[in-house]
Amino acid sequence: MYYWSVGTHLGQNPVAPHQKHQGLKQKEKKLPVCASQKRKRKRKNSQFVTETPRPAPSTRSPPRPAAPLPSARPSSPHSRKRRASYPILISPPFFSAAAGQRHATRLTPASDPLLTRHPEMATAAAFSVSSPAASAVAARSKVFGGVNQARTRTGCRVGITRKNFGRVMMALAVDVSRFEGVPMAPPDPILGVSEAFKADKSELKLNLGVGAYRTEELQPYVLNVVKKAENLMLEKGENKEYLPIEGLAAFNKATAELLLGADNPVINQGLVATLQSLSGTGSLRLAAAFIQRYFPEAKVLISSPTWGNHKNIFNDARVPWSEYRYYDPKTVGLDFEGMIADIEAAPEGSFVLLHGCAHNPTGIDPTPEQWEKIADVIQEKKHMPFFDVAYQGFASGSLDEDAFSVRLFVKRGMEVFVAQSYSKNLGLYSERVGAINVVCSAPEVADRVKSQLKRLARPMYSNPPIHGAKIVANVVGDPTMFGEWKQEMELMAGRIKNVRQKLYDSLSAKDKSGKDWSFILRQIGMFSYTGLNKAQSDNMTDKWHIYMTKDGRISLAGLSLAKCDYLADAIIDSFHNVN
Ligand code: PGU
Repeated sequence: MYYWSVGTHLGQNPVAPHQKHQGLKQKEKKLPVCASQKRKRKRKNSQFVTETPRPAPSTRSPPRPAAPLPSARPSSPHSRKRRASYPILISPPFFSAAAGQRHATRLTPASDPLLTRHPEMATAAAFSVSSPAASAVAARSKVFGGVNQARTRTGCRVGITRKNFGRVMMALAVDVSRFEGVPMAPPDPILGVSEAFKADKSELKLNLGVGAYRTEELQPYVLNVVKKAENLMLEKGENKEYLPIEGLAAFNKATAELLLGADNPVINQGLVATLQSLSGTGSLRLAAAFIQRYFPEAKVLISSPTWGNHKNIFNDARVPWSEYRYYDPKTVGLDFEGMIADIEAAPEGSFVLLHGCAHNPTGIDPTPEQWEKIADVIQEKKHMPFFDVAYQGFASGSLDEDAFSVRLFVKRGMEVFVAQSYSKNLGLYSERVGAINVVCSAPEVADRVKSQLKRLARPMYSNPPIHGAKIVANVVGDPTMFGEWKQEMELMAGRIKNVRQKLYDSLSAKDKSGKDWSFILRQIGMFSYTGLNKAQSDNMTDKWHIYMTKDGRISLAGLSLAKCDYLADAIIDSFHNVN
């Protein structure tokens, strides 16, 4: 429902009825009115007041705010804002009618998108300009069928809410859409890149935006071991019944073991609360809801830069966050001193979000020694480590090696949050398979934490999907398939390492400026953080049809050996020729 309110002082910005009224009254008080002006006004008013006689001044009721029409939302900031700022659009068929004409000619047609999108709104606005005569015109109108009628054929509602000084304040409520107050959201900085890529017709186009593995032919890849597991599931004729809130038990066991190591004592001691959730994102979101509920005073520290969605996740969960230094543009490496200083300076008991391996977007990970120091300071400050593990196996090709950081913290006896994802390492992107693990200090603590995670999950999404969870459980639970998975993961990680090397070679051979591109080789995982700024990244897309995120990140998983030279040309051009 959309509200419109005007007086006879049209062509000015319409204002809320009560403000309008007071404004008019003050104006009339201040300005002395001479006899000729009075006559002029009388003539003018007589043109409009065709049906509604003007009440005598003494009988005027005191000013009061116009009553909203039924189902009005006058308290909505949107409706207020609109009422205060929309110009009036003239609708020719009605504007020519009788008394509306003179006022209407003084008005500028609105270019307002809302009005142009909704002709019925324009019609209603035209009625509003005709002031008291609007009632007469509207009453006779075939379209409206009369003022004050509840609903017209066009879906407009018209009502006179106030009369004063012979002027009629009309409030017009027009059924356009309940969603008029909903603005268009900007495209997602990562997933939006894929949409733009699809729309590009160029044969040269290359999608290095989203972190999704492609074959050397740049085709999406379904792991053989996944196909095998799915075939087995079909053969067995698995059902689609609901899973429990915490997910598939076999998956939860497998995922905790993959993360922590099957023989990790914390598993046998029942210290790990594991809940299957909606991939990495959903697991992070669930943990964020948990933090918001049980640690309302705590803030989360996130690396600068980080995966773009981290901020959205904590914002939506209403968890305050701040950044710790991570990337040093001067060295194109880790700002370790800055990182430690910022974690140290954070209020005691903060949550420190750490990328378990293959930091996104920089591809720069701390060394094992640096991880030890990070653990020291987190322990000293009684912070809570919160790992995001979205690339286990993808950084080094080894599941165990990539779990080093998490296992180090757990080994120290620290309580730890870990969100896991199977999007990349098993290529289960759209199956939404992942988990939230909370390593606790005692089994009964883990039970309580798990019970509350379940309580949070239930009203959010009730229970997680079964298909991908069964794939993971089957692959990990079968030694042959597990071995095959490790081989395929090494293959994927290896292909990325090859294109990384080839890109470096191409850049070094083609760029005669002497710039050192070796940072590309030092980065690990799916991405390379090129150091290109937004304008340079725009140039990569606009001129070279290379799609990437605006922070200068490229996904090497979307690159083939054959395209490395082309990419190197684009990077060199953007780097040297665009500021
Ligand atoms: N955490 C990090 C660090 C990630 O990079 C991603 C995925 C996730 C969590 C979440 O992955 P799930 O698919 O929810 O398991 N980042 C990719 C994928 C695209 C996206 O932004 O969701 C990326 O390109 O950055």
